[in-house]
Amino acid sequence: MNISHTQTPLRPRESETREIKDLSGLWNFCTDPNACGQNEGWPAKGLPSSQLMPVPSSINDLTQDQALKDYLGWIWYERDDFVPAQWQGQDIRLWIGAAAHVAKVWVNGQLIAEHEGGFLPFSGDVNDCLNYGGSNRIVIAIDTRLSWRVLPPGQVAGRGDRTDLPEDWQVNDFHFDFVNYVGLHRPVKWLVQPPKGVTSFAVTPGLRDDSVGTLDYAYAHGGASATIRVRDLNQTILAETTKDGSTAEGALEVPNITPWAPLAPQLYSVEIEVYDEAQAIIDVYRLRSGFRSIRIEGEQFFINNKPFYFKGFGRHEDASLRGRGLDLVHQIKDVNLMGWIGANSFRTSHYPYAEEAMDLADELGFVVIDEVPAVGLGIWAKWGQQDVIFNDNMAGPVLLKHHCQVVHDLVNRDRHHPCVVSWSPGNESATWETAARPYYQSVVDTCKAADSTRPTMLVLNVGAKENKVGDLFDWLGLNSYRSWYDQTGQLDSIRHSLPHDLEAFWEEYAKPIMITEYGTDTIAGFHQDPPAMFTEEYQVAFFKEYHAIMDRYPWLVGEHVWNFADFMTKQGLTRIDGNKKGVFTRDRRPKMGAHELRQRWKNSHPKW
Ligand code: GCB
Repeated sequence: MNISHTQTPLRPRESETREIKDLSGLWNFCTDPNACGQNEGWPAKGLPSSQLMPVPSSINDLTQDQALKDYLGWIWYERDDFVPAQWQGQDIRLWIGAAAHVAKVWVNGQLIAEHEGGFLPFSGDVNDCLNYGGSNRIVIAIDTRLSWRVLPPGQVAGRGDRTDLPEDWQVNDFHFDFVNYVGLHRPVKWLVQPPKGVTSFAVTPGLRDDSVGTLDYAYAHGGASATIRVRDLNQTILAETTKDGSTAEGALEVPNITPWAPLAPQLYSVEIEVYDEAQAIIDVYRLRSGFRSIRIEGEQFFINNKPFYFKGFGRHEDASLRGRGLDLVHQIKDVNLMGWIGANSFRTSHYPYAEEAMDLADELGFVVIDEVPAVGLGIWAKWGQQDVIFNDNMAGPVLLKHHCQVVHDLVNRDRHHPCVVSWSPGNESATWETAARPYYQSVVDTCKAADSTRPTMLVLNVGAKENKVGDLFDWLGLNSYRSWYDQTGQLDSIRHSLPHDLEAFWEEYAKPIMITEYGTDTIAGFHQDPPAMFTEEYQVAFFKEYHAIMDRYPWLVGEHVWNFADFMTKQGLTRIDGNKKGVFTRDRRPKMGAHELRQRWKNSHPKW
């Protein structure tokens, strides 16, 4: 049997030939601090003791147990499920939407999948181990520890030479600003597919002119031939092509289309139909896509040949109690709030979001910068020897291999989404280090090889002169916290420091720049005039100062406020009940800053 290691599988979709059974619900759960589960035979026997745990959800905020909140080590999930006899003869897979961070999966005691990385889906072939017409045991073990093998990186630190600490003292040390939420964050599903059906279907949309779309495609299946077809949502066929053989790639022209455009989305159904030798249909797989062009030229970022200005947010998948667990309630509220405030875009800071979020962006016309979990490769200075991050033990060959794999898998998961207009292979890495350059050169090469149609941007927090990688990317994102982390409390410094920062980047690179993060911690209900830090007035005044400067520059192509909503972080002296830079609270109530942005973004403006 083939164990699938980090491969991104075909997204589960139902059709007349495909069935899905969602295994969301309550699973048995236990921790395994001594990592003895495998030796003791839990994959086959089941868990020795258990408590109930919902899937999908993070485990961290659901119990009264402090040890579980910050748990380091293996956790185990288990459930039994009946598989109908009539599934026999079909091609059955177990699909896991996201398991943070390293996972092993067994069905009836047999290892069917292993996966590294907590934000992308994977699946395993279960055809040889299912008990058809009977009960089946699914067991999933997850290592929640961060390491320098997997993104986002971290390390388990012991007490070192601190004899004032207990000998077995351990802490999961990491330098990113959100909770290390862990668990089965997205659903687990049985996929029931035809045996010789589609195994891969990669489509990348483009636009030739206002009414002709293009579709680059590559596919594989087990049949004799296949047809690709594009239909509008009234089912009218606009283009199709049929080819013999079980793999093919090519490009299709799609006439008579209306382009997908920001906040004016138009979607089409793209289907592949697979036939056997006798021309009978053996599989149908459909996805939705839309046609638009993306181009960076001179000072501008063009979508459909029109300069586009990004208005929106860096966001998080973060909610009370469920943590990073898939939450459609929040997803719907969030897109409604983005519409209300006049946003047209967001960045999947700092990791790939659930596919449901990408679908919503396609449907509603939000433009997306799609980011991998390369976050926390910045500030490690306190580790003495290890203050150089791009070295063999940290961001070295092992992490780079994984980083490239994640970029590759994300591109393959999301390439069909018209909403995705740029890849972001990292946030705030130590790009002042010389060794960051060859590292990011490999990452960009991987990204371009996987998708040459979309630009890449790196999100930076370094001065233009110190940065070693700016020329590797098509455009640049800057995170900027003047009067917050720098010149703390001095709003009037922004009008000098911000032009200095921005102009230096334009002079150095002459590429479009957007501010990917700017914001201030703001406690809803705190007020003071003149504005003081942490008050709602300060957030508003900060926005006004930033916008006055940003409006000056034609090559500044976007503003993403940090953050859409307040979110939880690890405990720390600068975080009181989390990060409060949201313009909405964690339960999605607007602060004064939200009204300020709405006023700006909903009104006409030379930039949009
Ligand atoms: C940043 C990070 C983001 C943090 C933010 C902050 O630059 O990219 O993850 O949450 O600053 O609030 O400090």
